[in-house]
Amino acid sequence: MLNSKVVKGFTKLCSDGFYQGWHERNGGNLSYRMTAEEVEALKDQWCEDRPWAEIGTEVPELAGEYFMVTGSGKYMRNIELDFADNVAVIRVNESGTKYKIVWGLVNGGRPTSELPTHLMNLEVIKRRDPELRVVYHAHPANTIALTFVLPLKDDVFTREIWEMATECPVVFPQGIGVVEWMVPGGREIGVKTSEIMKTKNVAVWAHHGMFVCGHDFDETFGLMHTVEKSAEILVKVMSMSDRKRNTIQPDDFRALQGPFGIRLDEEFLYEKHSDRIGEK
Ligand code: 2HA
Ligand code: ZN
Repeated sequence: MLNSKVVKGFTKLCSDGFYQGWHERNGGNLSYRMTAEEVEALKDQWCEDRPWAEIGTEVPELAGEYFMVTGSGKYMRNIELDFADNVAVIRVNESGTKYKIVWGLVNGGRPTSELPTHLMNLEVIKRRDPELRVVYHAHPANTIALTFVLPLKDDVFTREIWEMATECPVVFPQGIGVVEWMVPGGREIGVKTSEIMKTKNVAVWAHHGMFVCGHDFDETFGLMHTVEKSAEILVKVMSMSDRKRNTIQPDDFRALQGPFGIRLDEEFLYEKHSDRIGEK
């Protein structure tokens, strides 16, 4: 297990996120839907004897699949130091309502408190593209800061972040979905988040953090990094002024579509009637 490529990739993301400052204490969590080849290569090191536990929601399209997930209350900082203490491999049962730990969390514990949101996201993104396998949650400060001053609307939030870096609409052309403040850790917030993940790779939780998804660990980390970098630029701009003198215009965004092979929803390309940041 510990020498496998999947463990190395999972660990690298956790450490990289920690060193970005996105994982104070036990903040954040990571899940990965394992490939059939990985399961085949590693399953003789797993044990199916542990009891089934309730997921707290239902994910029938993930029946029988295996996931690598961080543990509840575990610190991202510690994953590179003791992987088996902090991470589990779980299997989802045939009705998609229960899971069992088949490897890891060797000193006890449960999968991440955000397991319902992770599995519901993994289910809807699998439907979108069977190779979308990674869901990552972090607490990046600039993105969180913006949820106190920008309207909690998908179109405005996306547009203001997009304007901060030309690469943004190329990296996440489907935009950003925003979830208003909710109690974390349960089914309800998972339903709202997975509603966004049906079409988008980025969901912001107001006053809490961000969820992103991707095909592999690098792409998923890179998406979190790109959104947060643009949020940092926006925080700097707003620290100087509540208005912009210059910016990327709707027609500029439209011009990116051909060269980069992307399609941008006109929802995000509204004409602004105000030069004040966050106003339409
Ligand atoms: O694991 O980030 O949202 C701690 C969290 C919960
Ligand atoms: Zn969190």
